[in-house]
Amino acid sequence: MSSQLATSIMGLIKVFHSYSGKEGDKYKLSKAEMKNLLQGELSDFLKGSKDPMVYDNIMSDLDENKDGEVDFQEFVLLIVALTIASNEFFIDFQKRK
Ligand SMILES: [Ca+2]
Repeated sequence: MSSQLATSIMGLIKVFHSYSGKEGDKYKLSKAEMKNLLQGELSDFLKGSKDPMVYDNIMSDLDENKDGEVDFQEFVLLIVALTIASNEFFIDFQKRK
């Protein structure tokens, strides 16, 4: 049986590829694929944002090599940032109890 962490890592990989394979380069997220992924998987994280450009901003932040697509390495950096932010929220919540 896989550990929880190993399962989470495999989950990240599977989610990325289930969206990246829809159009263009199978191993990169186009702008449309990235938006579908954010809306489909991370809407709870993003619905607090009132910025209508949130998806475009995330896309341009992630696309470090400016090729208009997000590769797995760039995607993982978003997940790391969200994970760190979530952990800070979690610790704050724990302290308040
Ligand atoms: Ca693609």
